[in-house]
Amino acid sequence: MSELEPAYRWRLPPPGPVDPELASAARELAVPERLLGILSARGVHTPTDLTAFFGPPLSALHDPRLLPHADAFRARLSVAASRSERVLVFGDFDADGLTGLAIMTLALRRLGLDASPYVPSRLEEGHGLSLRAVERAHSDGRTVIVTVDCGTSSVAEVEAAREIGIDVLVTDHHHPPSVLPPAAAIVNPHLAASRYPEPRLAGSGVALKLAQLVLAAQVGGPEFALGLADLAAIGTVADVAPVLGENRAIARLGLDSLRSACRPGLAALLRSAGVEPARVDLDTVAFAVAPRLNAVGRLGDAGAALRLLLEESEQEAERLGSELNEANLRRRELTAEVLDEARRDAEQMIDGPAVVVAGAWPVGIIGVVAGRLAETHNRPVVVLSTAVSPWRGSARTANGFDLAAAFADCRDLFERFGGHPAAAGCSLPGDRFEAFRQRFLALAAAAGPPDPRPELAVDIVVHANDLGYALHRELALLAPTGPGNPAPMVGVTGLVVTRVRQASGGHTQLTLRKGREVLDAICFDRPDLGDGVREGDELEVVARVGSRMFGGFESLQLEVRDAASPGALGRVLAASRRDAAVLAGATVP
Ligand SMILES: [Mn+2]
Repeated sequence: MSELEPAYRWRLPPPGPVDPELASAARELAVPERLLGILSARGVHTPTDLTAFFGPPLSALHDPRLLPHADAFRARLSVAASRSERVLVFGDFDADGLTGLAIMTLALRRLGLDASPYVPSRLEEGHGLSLRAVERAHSDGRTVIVTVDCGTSSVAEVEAAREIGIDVLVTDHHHPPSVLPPAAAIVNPHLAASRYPEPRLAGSGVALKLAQLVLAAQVGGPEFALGLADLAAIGTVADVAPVLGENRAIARLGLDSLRSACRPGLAALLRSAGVEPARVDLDTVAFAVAPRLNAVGRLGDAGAALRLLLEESEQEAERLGSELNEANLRRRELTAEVLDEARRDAEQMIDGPAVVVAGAWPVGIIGVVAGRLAETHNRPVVVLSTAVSPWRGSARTANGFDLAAAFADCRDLFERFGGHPAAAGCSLPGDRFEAFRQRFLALAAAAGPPDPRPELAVDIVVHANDLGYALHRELALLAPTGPGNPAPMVGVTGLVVTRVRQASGGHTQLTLRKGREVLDAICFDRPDLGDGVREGDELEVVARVGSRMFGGFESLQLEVRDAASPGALGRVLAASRRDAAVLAGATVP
């Protein structure tokens, strides 16, 4: 056979020494030893980490009183309750903001407060506390504003509120700027003075912790607060916060309540997506729930998504569920159209270090389009909408290129900008587009040539003889998997191809022999493997190990991401041992 090269750059984290204390804690918790390498690569290093990962989720929740300004937050709200002050709760329009807004609204109402939720318009108000919301609070006679998933940067808006006698309590998880707003409290685990042990909470996660805080002394309050974990689990996964540490505990608690006692709106949403609540996992949350909550906001007004989360009547929930589902269908059609146009422009820059395209596209769609282009072109992408003035841009990274740093280097061209290393946004006057494009391309070029092959992380390498139900069950202990804790990728050596079939939709089906048994494998979006692989070839694969039920029998199935001729995994293992030696300070020949 001709040599089959991997389509991805395979990478295995260097093996670390296993700490004997960790190994004995693993034995006590019945955690298989071969998971320890995977766990260590995911930040589980100590017996405490291990207990947080596998022990009861309630014991992995931290004390909310450790959050910065927790006392000021609680004190201001109890004054509000005793004086019957009315509160406006301001959230962001994405799934994390909306679920956090629902959590905070329900918790404050449980506390006896008149709490009214406010969802800003993506197009007209943008991110952060808006002056329009401050005016609304004022005209409604509301004297306290609680922000959720935003507000840490809203200096002018908080000042404006303060000047007309409204106290603002900021709750957020975005990195603080150097100048903070004059708020009555800023509850954000990223504040420099924070002692909170878990900085990775999403905005909805911070809201959940504050629900725990304010309801702690109430009869039935702690249970009520924990009952909001389903909403926080959705927000956490939608925001791509890593499902590790306290976020993993929130996800486990949230999935339990989604599966057993789904609130009417979410049940309706799952029905419209064809998912049974009992079978919900974090993939369902990421690919069925979050996009439907986000769709209405992308098309204009996210209000219907918030009403769905708060709705108690089954009938009205059903109606809102289909409204969100239809918005999601429209959003998908629109994305496909815009993606088509943007892709045509991107093809012109196929040899460039990055892709920068602009068109009269809806602002709510450009982020999704940038993400798809970054995936297919494997280089940083900026997509700008010229439908608004100033233009709005959304960027997604590839190859580890730091967008936050690149945008900071373009700050003189922007009216506003912000974001993380992997995703960023900006507003840019149209007449500066060419200047921005040139500078961004130069920054991307300076970062080095893009590797045409994207990286594929391999978690563990096994020989075909060790690929069985035992391994499948052990890997399943890592669930719920999601961002930061992905379903493990297994490198398998020693397989032989017995059948190759091109399936519809660009997929390839393989039958693989291990010893005397055969095993089905499906390779999604890999028509090339149908040509590159022949019957009788020896093969190594990188795959997820799954199982399916057929005629009452369970059988293992591999979901193959990449394949190569024998020797590829050996080279990856050797490279990972070399990395380990370098980390340990050894000189490598
Ligand atoms: Mn967020």
